[in-house]
Amino acid sequence: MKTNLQIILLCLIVGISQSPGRGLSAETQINDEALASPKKQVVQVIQAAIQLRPREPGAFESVSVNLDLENVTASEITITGYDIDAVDEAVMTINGNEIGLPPEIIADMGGSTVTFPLPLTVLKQGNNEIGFLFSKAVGGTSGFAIYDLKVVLHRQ
Ligand SMILES: [Ca+2]
Repeated sequence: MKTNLQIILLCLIVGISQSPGRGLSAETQINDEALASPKKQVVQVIQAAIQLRPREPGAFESVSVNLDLENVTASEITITGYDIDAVDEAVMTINGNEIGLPPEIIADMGGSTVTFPLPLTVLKQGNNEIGFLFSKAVGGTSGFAIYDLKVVLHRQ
């Protein structure tokens, strides 16, 4: 019994001593991630969904993102699309350059996340415009949405 009580007390003490450290623990995780990949920067492009649904074909929405390309050697884009029924339903442009979406983005009435490399030639130092066009009402669809958009920059 005494041993059990000691264990319970020990657990309580450990629990209490760890609670104020939760913030530190989260910070450590970020540091660990940074250490694991110190040259990778994830730039969150949108805070709210880009809604092109319900819309008519021809509808276009764009967002601007400020990028520091100094020492950047490679980049990727991560997109979470919603209800993109075919790759020719949604056309993405970056600074006016059309970037084809991979077929993995296709999800009828659902969401799908894709990550793929971006040619550095389409990006520029400072403000970049990322646009989405509701290009074709494939199968009579009323459009699509972009729920998340991130640009990943790798530096050497
Ligand atoms: Ca659709």
